[in-house]
Amino acid sequence: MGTVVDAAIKEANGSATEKKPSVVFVLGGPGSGKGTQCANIVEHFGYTHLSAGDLLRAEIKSGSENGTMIQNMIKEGKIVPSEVTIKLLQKAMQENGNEKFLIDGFPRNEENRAAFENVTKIEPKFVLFFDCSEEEMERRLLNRNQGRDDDNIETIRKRFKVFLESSLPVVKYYEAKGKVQKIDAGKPVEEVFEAVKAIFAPEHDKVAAA
Ligand code: UP5
Ligand code: MG
Repeated sequence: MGTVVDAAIKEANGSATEKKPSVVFVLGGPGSGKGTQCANIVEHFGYTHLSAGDLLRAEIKSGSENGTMIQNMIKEGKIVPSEVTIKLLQKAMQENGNEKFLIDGFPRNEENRAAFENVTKIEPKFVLFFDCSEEEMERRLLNRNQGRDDDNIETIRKRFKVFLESSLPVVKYYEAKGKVQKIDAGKPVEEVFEAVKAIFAPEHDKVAAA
């Protein structure tokens, strides 16, 4: 009894009870394989992949007023101001309409993390962390050949430094909250995905059974 009324009240309250999307942050150093593995996760587990870096690169291409600033920051391996990145992520989530997102390469520093939580009120379900040695990441980035402005040895070194100084503390923050799923990302793509699958599959089974 009362369930119909409850449902009506919920509906009348509208946005107050609107369901927040479920978010997994995918973090790891430059070239650790975030994009590669996200593509696999999308294919198997119905998530939508949002790469913060891809959104920023699209913003440069679109000729937006922030384009030149973003381009300069990426060339230097620096972190673009939170408000710019968060706006792009929010817009992409709203336009997409899925309720499950992989947010790849964000948050990259403490300020990114706190601002995202404040603005969206979304806490990640968990954080997938791709752990890989710098030697391996450097090799991958120098071999990538996709014309990215930041895949040159000078910028790669800067990206590694920013990752260690600013992004790893975010992983540590979530580790302290028991939210990090760490993956050995130095192995071949298929092996890494086996480890990734083991994390997503139980959750997927639960949803399928519901
Ligand atoms: N590869 C992948 N997995 C492999 C494996 N297991 N074995 C062998 N090879 C493997 O992979 C990189 C390359 O390695 C590919 O050629 C792949 O085939 C191969 P990829 O999956 O692309 O790795 P990924 O971790 O996604 O590397 P990426 O270079 O995209 O990581 P970054 O974190 O550096 O780049 P991102 O695009 O996220 O950010 C770029 C810049 O944008 C940042 O430096 C920053 O300036 C800016 N930015 C912000 O300011 N704020 C943000 O929130 C996000 C980005
Ligand atoms: Mg990437």
